[in-house]
Formats: sequence, structure tokens, C-alpha cells
Amino acid sequence: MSTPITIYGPTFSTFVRSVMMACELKDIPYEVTTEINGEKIEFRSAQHKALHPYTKFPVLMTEKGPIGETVAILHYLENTFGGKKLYPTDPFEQAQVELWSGISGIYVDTDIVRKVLLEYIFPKGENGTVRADVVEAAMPGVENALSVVAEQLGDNAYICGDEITAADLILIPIIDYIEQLEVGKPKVAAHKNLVEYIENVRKQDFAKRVLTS
Ligand SMILES: N[C@@H](CCC(=O)N[C@@H](CS)C(=O)NCC(=O)O)C(=O)O
Repeated sequence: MSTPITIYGPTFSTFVRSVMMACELKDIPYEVTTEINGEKIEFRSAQHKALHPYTKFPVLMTEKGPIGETVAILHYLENTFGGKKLYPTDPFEQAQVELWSGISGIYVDTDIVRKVLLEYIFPKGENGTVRADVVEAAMPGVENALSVVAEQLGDNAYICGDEITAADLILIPIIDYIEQLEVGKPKVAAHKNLVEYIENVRKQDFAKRVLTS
């Protein structure tokens, strides 16, 4: 087996999961770690800043240097490794994948991950409790994000058609998380196609190995 590529970040991160799923689909051996060259890199430290100017993860370590930002990493993997294609060659279709990668990684991420999920992961209420008012205030944004995604999905298996693409890899971890939250489950259930989408994905090996990690 060839040397695994190194992804810096924690496995619970949605964006780290996107890169992990790309590796799974392309059959690229990989490791996910917070240690680089045997040294623990603390989040938001100077060493982390040297890997990503905004101290974000994932960061892919390559022979030529670190690559931050999920979309940049996904393109690098696509251009460097074979296996499952994550981007169509047709320019218009490719632009759709970029569009839905952007929508998922910016707007859907903000409304679902930043405003709701992170409140559950890092509760900021009294005695470490989830702030119910914050979650409630975020619900219209969650509903809107899910509606936007469900409308685009339509009757297709994936967000840009019949084939899985990079855009799905960004979207899947977000939908997977919110669907498991008590407050999120009924919101996802309001869209039958979205439930079918996430159930279909969860059955597949590339996702099973990542979403449960
Ligand atoms: N635009 C970035 C977003 C990455 C991002 O926000 N990652 C989160 C984890 S899911 C993170 O680094 N959080 C730590 C922080 O903001 O300090 C990308 O696509 O990679």
C-alpha cells in the first residue's frame, strides 16, 4: 500500500469529512491527524496559522506544502489522483458543481453548522447548556437551507444529477449531522427527497467509513 496522504484536522469536522469521503471514493490511502511530523499542532496556534492563514481545517499536507480550503483540496485530489471523478468535464456542468459546492460550503454551512450544530457541540448557555433561544432563532435559516437543497435535488440521486460530485461531498456531512439532531430531524423529514438522499448515501461504503468515525 502506498504512503497515506495526511489530512490535518479532527474527524468530527464536516469539511474534514468531505475530504475523507473524496479519498474513500478515489481509493486514496489517508490519515486524519492533528500531529504533523510527530508534533501536535494546536488549533489556532502559530503553527496552525502557518498551515492555513485563517487557522481553519482541513489542511492537506503535500510534498510541495500545505493546501487549505476544502474546494482547493478537492480539486487537487481530482487533478492528482485517479479513481472516481468528482467534477464533470463539461464546463456548464462543472460550473454547477462549483455553484453547489459554494452554496453548501458557505450558506448551508452558515445556517446549519455555524448557527445550530456548533451550539450543540460547544454549548454556550449557563452551565454548558444549549441555548434554546439561539437554536429557535436559527430554525428559519435551517428550514430555508433545507428547502433550497431539496428543490435543487428534485428527483435526482445527487445534488447535481445522477452522479455523485464534489458538491455532494460538502453537503453530505451537514445533512447527516442535522438529520440526527432532535430539532433537525423533522425539518429534514419535511423533504422526502432529502431523506432518501441521505439514506442512500449512508448505505454506501465511502460514507459509512466516514460519517460514523
Ligand atoms: N472555507 C473553509 C471552511 C473550513 C472551516 O470553517 N472549518 C471549520 C471546521 S468544520 C474550522 O476550521 N473551525 C475552526 C475554527 O473556525 O476555528 C473550507 O472550505 O475548508
